[in-house]
Formats: sequence, C-alpha cells, structure tokens
Amino acid sequence: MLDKVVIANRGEIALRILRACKELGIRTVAVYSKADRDLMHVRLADEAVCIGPASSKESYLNIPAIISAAEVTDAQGIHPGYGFLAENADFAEAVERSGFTFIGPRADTIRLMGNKVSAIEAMKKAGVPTVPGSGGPVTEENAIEVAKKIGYPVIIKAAAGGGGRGMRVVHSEAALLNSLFVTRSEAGAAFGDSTVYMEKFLEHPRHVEIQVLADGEGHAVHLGDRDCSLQRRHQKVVEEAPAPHIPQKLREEVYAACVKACVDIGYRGAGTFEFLYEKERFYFIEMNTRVQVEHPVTEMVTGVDIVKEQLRIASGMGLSFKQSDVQIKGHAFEARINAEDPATFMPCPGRISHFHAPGGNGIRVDSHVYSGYSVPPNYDSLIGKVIAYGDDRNTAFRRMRNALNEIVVDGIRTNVPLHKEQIFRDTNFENGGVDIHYLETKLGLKK
Ligand code: MV4
Repeated sequence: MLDKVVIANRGEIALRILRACKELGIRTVAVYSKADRDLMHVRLADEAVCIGPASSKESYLNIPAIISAAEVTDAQGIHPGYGFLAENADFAEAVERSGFTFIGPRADTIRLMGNKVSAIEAMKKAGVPTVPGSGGPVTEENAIEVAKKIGYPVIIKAAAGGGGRGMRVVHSEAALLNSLFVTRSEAGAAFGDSTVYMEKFLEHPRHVEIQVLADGEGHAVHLGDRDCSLQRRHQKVVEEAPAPHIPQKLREEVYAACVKACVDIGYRGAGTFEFLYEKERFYFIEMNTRVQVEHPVTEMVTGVDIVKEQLRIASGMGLSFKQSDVQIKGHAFEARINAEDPATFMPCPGRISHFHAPGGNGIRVDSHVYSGYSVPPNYDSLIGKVIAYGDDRNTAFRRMRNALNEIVVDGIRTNVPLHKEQIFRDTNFENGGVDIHYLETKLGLKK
C-alpha cells in the first residue's frame, strides 16, 4: 500500500480522500492555497504545504508546486480528486515522470477520453452503444452530407469540449454552416483545438451514468448506474442511484459493454461512462476518468468505498472484491448544497455563523464546513452534499426531505430552499424518470 499521499484538491472531496487514507493507514499531505488555511482537511492531515495564492491557477492548478509538495514531504502518490487537474493528462504524465504514482488512469487513457472523437471511436469499437453521428471530425466539406444522413436536429460538439462546453444544436440545413463556423471558432479559442463532430440531437433524454472500477491488468467491474438528470446549466443539482424505471435487461447489457470496454482499453482506476437515455435506449456520450462528486450514491447502494478502491488500485493491490460480490441494494439520493443566492444562483461566499449537519438512519453528509468557517470567493460554490439512503426510493426520498429540514447553514445564502421547497416536494420528480430539461423548464428556473 502507498504509505503517503498528497491530496491535490480542496473542500469536501479533499476531506473525503483524507478519510479514506486514514482508514487504510496511509499518511496524508494536504496542499492548500492562502485562502484555504482554515480548511478542515488541512487541520486533520499529517502534513500541510501551502502551494500558492488564492487564485486556482497559481495553486490547485500549479503543477510544479504540487509535485514539489510531494517531493519535500517524501510522498509516494498524488490523488487529484475531481475538477482542477483530475483529467489533465499532462499533469498525470508529469506526476509519473517525477517518480510519483498518479491515483487515476494512465495519462494516455486520460488523453484518449479527453478527445471526445477518439473516446466515442474506442467505445464503439468495444460494443458500447453510441449516438448516431459523424463518427469523426466534421468540416465545411462534409457537414451538409453528414447532417442529411443523421437527420435534423443535429448537435455540433467540440472534440476537446465535454460537460456541456462548446456545443450547438442545429435544426435545419439553412443554419448548419454558420453554426459549424461559430462552434469551430469557439472551440479553437476555448480549447486550442477547433475539431468538432456531429450527433443526432436527442430532445428529451435522461442523463444516466455507469460507475466502473478497473485494476489496469484486465479486471474490471461495474457498480451500477446513477441518474443525474436534475441539472441547471450543466451543473448537477440532485443525483440518485439506481436510475429509476430502466428495464433490468437493458441495464445488464450496457453494464457488460462498459466492463468490456474497460478491459479492451486496459482501463485503470475509477471511471464513469456517461449516457443519454431516451425511449429505452442508451447512447454513450463521454467518459469521465476521475472520481465524481456524486460517487456517494453508488457507495450507499453497493457498500463499496470507491476512494479506497482507487487507493488500492494505485498501490497495485487490485480490487478488494469481484463482480459477483456486488449487489445493488436500496436507493440513494444526493442533494448538492451550494453557497449561492436562491433567486439568482450567483455564488454567495461568506462566513457560516452556524452549521448543523442532519443525521439519523440512512443519512450521510459529506462536507468540510463547520460553524465559523468562511467560504472563500475563489472556488466553486459546493459546500457539501446530503446523501439519503433507504431500502426503497420512497424511503430515501422521505429521509432526504427530513434531512433538508434539519440542516442549518446560517450566515450565508444557500440552495437548501430550492431542495426542500421545490425539488423534494415535486410530484413528477418523486415519481422518477424526469429528463435533463426538467429543472430548467418545469420548475421555472430557466436562466
Ligand atoms: C447531447 C444532448 C442531446 N443530444 N447530445 C450536455 C453535456 C455534455 N456532456 C453532453 N450534453 C448533451 N449532449 C446529443 N446528441 C443533450 C446534452 C445536454 C445535457 C446532457 C446531460 C445532462 C444535461 C444536459 C443539458 C443540456 C444538454
């Protein structure tokens, strides 16, 4: 087992990783910016190294500073968490070249999945169902022909994009070439790569994703699925596991395809296959090569500690269980708690005068905040996650409602009212299976 790990992240996920390290007897090094001296995991880590000023670019995105922190503390591994450098192939490569273990996939796997055209190609080859599309880059020369074959509406996406960045829906041939030009220009400016591709635009899909773990030596397992359709502007707000109302046979088929794909590409670590799900069909869109914010709902229904498995895999110990040991049991919801204005959704940093975490049977709270903690303005506004588990979806739903009534976050504005007054009182959501547009349209939260 790795004996000392640098946690190259902040906030709730840094604390989550620290807890997993402690359980495994791994010593921990927190790296933090000048705005983050008072973070809970900095206090709890065995060692802590300041890596720069508040600005992410100069701290949590500063590759030499993070590798130096591993050098001066004589650490062996670096866990990137999510966001920041987690899916930066150059970082993974620099970590390995400096003699440390990157706790994640190989750099070439991150690169393969970072380019959505090569990711889709690899998945198609492995037998994972994909969206009907261009099957490669689209240019001024082939766009009209490709769109005609797919059928309108189509969506143009940046190969280097992902997560909703750099895409445009096109409804007719009249609008095609202009949209292609604009999407290409934006992609070039944003990602330094103007390659775009085209897919059939699915109008009312759900976002269903599949969690996998693989040892990099040809062994891979799935941990079932999650539904993350409740989102606003590509920011997930609520997630649940398992995804409701999906025929078991369809599930099993897509799980098998994901596991095979992991074996085919020699995948290592935790990963997520993102699908659109519409009219009883799965369509692969992207793969995430990191631990995700919403991993706890999967942990609740499987009993697997995903971060501990990441650390085991990176230590060369392989997975602690096999597929036949995995049973999906019960149901879990996660509500993301953000420091934001309930009316405008603008981030609302500030001092939390009083914090009280909900509790009780089936409730888990992953949060780094405490009474007196100040949320700095420099990073994303996630201050914690409330996770509710139950033997069935209704029980989990009710427990979440109770938990949201218990939580106290005084001194700053948060989205707790959105969760407890709207989402977890919504009948359609309570019945399950709403699509990706639901939150923005039905609840009147557009813009
Ligand atoms: C799509 C789509 C419809 N059809 N692709 C947005 C995020 C990125 N991961 C892919 N996205 C979409 N791709 C096709 N062919 C609709 C979306 C989409 C979306 C997807 C998942 C969750 C929320 C979304 C919100 C708007 C659009």
